[in-house]
Amino acid sequence: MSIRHWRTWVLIIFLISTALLKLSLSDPDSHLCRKKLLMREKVRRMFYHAYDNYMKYAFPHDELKPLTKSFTDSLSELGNLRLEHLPQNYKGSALTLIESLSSLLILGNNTEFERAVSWLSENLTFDVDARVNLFECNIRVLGGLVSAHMLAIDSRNRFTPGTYKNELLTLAEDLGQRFLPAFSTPTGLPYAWINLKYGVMANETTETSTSGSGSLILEMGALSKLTGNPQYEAAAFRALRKLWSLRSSLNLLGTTLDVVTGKWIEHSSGIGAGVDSFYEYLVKAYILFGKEEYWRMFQSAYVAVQKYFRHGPWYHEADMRTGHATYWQLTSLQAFWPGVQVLVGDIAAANSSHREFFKVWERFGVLPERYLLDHQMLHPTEKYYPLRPELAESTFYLYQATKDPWYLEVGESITDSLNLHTKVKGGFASVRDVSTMVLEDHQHSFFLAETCKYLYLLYDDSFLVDRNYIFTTEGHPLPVLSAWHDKFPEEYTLANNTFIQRASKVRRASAMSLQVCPAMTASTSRQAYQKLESACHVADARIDYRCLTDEDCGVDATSCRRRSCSIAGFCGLWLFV
Ligand code: DMJ
Repeated sequence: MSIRHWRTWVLIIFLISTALLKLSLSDPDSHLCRKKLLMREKVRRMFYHAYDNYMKYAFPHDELKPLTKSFTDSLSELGNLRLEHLPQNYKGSALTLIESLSSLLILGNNTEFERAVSWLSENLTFDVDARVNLFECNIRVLGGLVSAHMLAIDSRNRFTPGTYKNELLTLAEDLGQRFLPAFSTPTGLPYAWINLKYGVMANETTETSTSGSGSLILEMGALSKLTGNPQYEAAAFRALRKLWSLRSSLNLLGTTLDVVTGKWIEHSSGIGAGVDSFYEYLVKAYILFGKEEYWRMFQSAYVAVQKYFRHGPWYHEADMRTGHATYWQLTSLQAFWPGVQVLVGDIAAANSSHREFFKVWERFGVLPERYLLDHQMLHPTEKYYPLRPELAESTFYLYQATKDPWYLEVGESITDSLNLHTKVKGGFASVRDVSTMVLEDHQHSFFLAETCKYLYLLYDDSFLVDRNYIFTTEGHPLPVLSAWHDKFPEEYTLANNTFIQRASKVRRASAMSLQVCPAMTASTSRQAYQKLESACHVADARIDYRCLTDEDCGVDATSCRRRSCSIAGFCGLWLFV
């Protein structure tokens, strides 16, 4: 080959590779891939900034005070608004470390996970004179331990063989035993408070909340399955059944009640504080344990929520006896609801609410604890944002269900706001007032258990491959195992993928509509429910939630309105957005 020819070939190769490079840069898939890589690193840095500072300045105490680089033994303070009966000698239970266990594994840090497990195995004790909130201790501590135990024994997590001897399960069982005295009430509803060393204290308050007494079943049920001791599951199940039996004729529950008399104290309720995880645990318990009864309760409760609380994309509160609206308020905790709706396949409703929450996030930079919808203003005393995860959580579920890259942008915006407004040298601080962005000296453990975890999973969901998980209300993953099912729905046992992905692939319509739509063929036992509500649902014509025209979109199950196809190719009730 002459020199001239050789040069020509070099030029041709150069031109082709430049063209290929350009093509790959403009290729939306590779753009998405790069974005995910960048974002997962950003979230990883965020997690470790919170974690390392906790380990440096607060461990083994419960939570980090990031402004003063000190600690708080807050397990005994959680839910204790008036800070009554605080213990004298309680030195913390490494709460943030327990809450970080599953996140460490999801971020792929097996070494730190193993180190943490070994420290907890040798040092953690629950034989402490501390009065704790049963619900908070259940979701954070018991849930953290049970989940980490299940991850530790999962062959895929490569725990150094022979080093783990079920120590986390032993700790979890010890804690579970300490919970049991709380359930010794005439109703079976547990006391909201228990002293870990001495049981229920004399003259203990008999007031509890719906979420406090009705969302214990995932953790206590899992503990029973793992230990073979049915006491934990039985206690939580009995309480849940009792609570459900106290619902009104409208299938609504209040927010607080008395564990001795079973009488309601606060009749107004919604999907936010004091109630939220009750709904979440009904559907998740059904997925985890396969018991039809959970599904039946959830189905009736869900329909009642959509009927009495929903107003367009918003959810207000209503009186359980009359169904009349009481408070028109958006609360930060409500932002978990679209995630639950994704689990039951109600994607359009989930999307429209999620968008509204995100608009509020964009307006303030974070989500205020309470916003008065009727006055369009912040609640005068609840202007704070304690690093809550709920919006990130729903964003994660919606991205899993739709793969719409818009949710990745939402995640990016949440991440950037957190870094901009709440990151300080000593960790991440809560916001005391979203209108001034003045900070509070507190890094809540759920920031590591949930906020960082859901943001990370948006950009790297490799943890979910080949396993089905249910995330507890505190973001701790529990594997869905057919062995735990009383009756496992067949379509899920075949799944190799996550539960959510499988559900969206298998079913033409949402899981809810299969239950409530009379037009569908179903077993005799289900036909009874189908007569109850919503004769209007028409399933989407396509199975992947992507549409080309409005004709591909059916009729919404709860509002009976025709759905239309968005520019991005998703069916929904776009009038609201
Ligand atoms: C978490 O502790 C749990 O998600 C709980 O159910 C309510 N919300 C907080 C975080 O906001």
